Amino acid sequence: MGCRQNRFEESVLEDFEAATPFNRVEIYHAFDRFLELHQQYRLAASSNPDESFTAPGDRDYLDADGFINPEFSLPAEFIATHMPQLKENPFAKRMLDIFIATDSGQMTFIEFLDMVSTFSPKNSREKKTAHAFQIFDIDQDGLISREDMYVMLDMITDEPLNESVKKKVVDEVLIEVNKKDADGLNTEDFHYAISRSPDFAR
Ligand SMILES: [Ca+2]
Repeated sequence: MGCRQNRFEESVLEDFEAATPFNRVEIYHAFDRFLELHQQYRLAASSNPDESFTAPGDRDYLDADGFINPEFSLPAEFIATHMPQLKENPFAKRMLDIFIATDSGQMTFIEFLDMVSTFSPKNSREKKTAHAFQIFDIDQDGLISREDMYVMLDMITDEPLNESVKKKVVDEVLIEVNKKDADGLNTEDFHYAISRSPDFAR
């Protein structure tokens, strides 16, 4: 049977391998990152002054049989503000929202794995671009509209920009992809814009 502690059940691992571009070593590596955030969260939660709040235990991620519970979750807000790759990213919260299926505000390990594998170098540029489109299409209507871009500009900048500056920036983006008079970028325009930016989604 081997040691179950800190292992996934075989069928769970097989599902992960089928659903992501990751091999087992990479899946466990992603889990280590999640666990590290869990430990940080426990530490932060242990000093919560609210007496009705119960800080999570250090073995909360194991199920009754001692395997890692893939549904084990952490607050999305905590991940967005503490994960080294995300905390400087103005779109971090938005990125997490795309991968979280429920409105619980919690991200499960399954969702976390989906997110980190999507943006890993092992995933195709097409898939990364498709996810980036979702992140930027704020109202999820299939078009990155001028309004969506105004919302994004507000996310990037510390101080709100005035309307005419925002309009100017968005006009320049649209001119750049030869869509001067368009209402926004559809997926095709977006792929084109990304293809001109070699640093994206490496
Ligand atoms: Ca939109």
